[in-house]
Amino acid sequence: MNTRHPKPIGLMLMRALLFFIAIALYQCTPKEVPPPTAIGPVPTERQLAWHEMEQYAFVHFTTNTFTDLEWGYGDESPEVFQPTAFDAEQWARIIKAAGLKGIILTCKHHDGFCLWPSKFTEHSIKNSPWKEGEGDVVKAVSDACKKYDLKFGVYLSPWDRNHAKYGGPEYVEYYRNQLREIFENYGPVFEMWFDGANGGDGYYGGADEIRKIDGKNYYDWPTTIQLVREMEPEVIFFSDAGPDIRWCGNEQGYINETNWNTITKDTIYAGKGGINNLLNTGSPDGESWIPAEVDVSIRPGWFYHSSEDDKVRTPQNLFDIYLSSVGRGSNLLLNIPPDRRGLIHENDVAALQGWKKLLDEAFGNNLSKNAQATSETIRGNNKSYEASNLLDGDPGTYWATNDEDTTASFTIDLPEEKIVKYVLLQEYIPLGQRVKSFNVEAEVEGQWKQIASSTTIGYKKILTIKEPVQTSRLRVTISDAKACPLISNVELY
Ligand code: FUL
Repeated sequence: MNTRHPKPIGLMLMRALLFFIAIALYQCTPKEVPPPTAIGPVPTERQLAWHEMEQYAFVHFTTNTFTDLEWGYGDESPEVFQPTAFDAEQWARIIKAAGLKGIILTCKHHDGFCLWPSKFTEHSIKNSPWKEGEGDVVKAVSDACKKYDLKFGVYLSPWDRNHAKYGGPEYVEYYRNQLREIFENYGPVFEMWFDGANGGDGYYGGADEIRKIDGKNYYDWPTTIQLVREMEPEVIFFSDAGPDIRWCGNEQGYINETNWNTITKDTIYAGKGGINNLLNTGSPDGESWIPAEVDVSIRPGWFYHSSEDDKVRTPQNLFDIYLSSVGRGSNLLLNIPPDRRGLIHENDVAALQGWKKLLDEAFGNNLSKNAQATSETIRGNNKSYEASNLLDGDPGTYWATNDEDTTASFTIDLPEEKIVKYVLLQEYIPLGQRVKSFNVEAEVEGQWKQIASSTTIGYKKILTIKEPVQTSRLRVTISDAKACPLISNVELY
């Protein structure tokens, strides 16, 4: 007997319907779209942390402050070092209030005089009358940095015009011993500054002669760097040639508008001539990520000279320097040299306060806070890469296009019309620097009008709109890139 009953037609239809709904839902579910692969060299974790610091202070202070020199010969008596009101906390307070994130101190300049009581030389603070030889400027500055939540960095001149053995192997050992003293006793150190000025005339223990060294090989930098890295794994090394960050090629306070974080190491080394332009731009096809740092002094000299009290940079000039350094994706290392009292001079304090005021006025109110960002070009049409990532304040998210789209635009709609003076853009650099050129348009009376254009973006680019426009819509077009552009942040001011 056949016991099977035909299934009710309604149930079958219901099942078929459910099946089709399931397929439709599956097709609508956003698929994972893999992120683009990195293009070219990428920054290390410690380089990324360094990029985020953006600006910090350089402090040049030593016997030169008292002898009125820029480069001491190495024969100056330690007795000249006698600040009358030294206060590293005053430095830290002023530097912090100016919005700078750390202090790099000249622990030893070319004259060889040590601002800490080094046991390897007599040319040091221990033989100065200040605090009867018991003072320690390096400790005071490192402690003040800790107290005011600033990072501490070290400049230790490789060139030493005092040391009798400079030019020979014994001096290199001496230099390394000093690095051990500093890194073992005064850390943590965020940045180590190896100055490219190397070799020339000097006292050299009384020899009074010219000593030339082979800038490429004399110091055996790889061994020295390894030694320091073992004591301070996260330290960033600055020298003309890196390895972590490079010199910007000038001391006037600017990096090129086209600023690649990448460069090929073989093309640069400390003391090599004729490379300042290359250092100032980097190279798009460079083999290593070695971003540039812009070092510049608030006064004409690196050290304090009373004759320069009326030549301190103006707040506006410092603001312009900010735009041509941080605003072009470099870090700014601003030198503020204390005077013979051991204090930052009143004129410098006023300039720094004025500068901070200008920065706050210009960048205190991000007009894109309640704006909306949209784009027709989105990687895999996937939510993870939408233009809204440009405005979410999260440096870990970014707007991305498909691999083949190296030209694309996004639009920012503001809730109401605003006057826009500055456009700030940031690339998502953990996957490499990509953008080669872009432009910005504003919608004015229903028409798109180009208001700015530039080349690279990198970690950050701040464009000044020469003729600020009133608008509620802006469009940024990436016109050329090494690979699909990844933009993580947009701010408008
Ligand atoms: C240069 C030095 O010769 C200057 O004295 C100063 O320290 C500057 C930051 O670097 O190479």
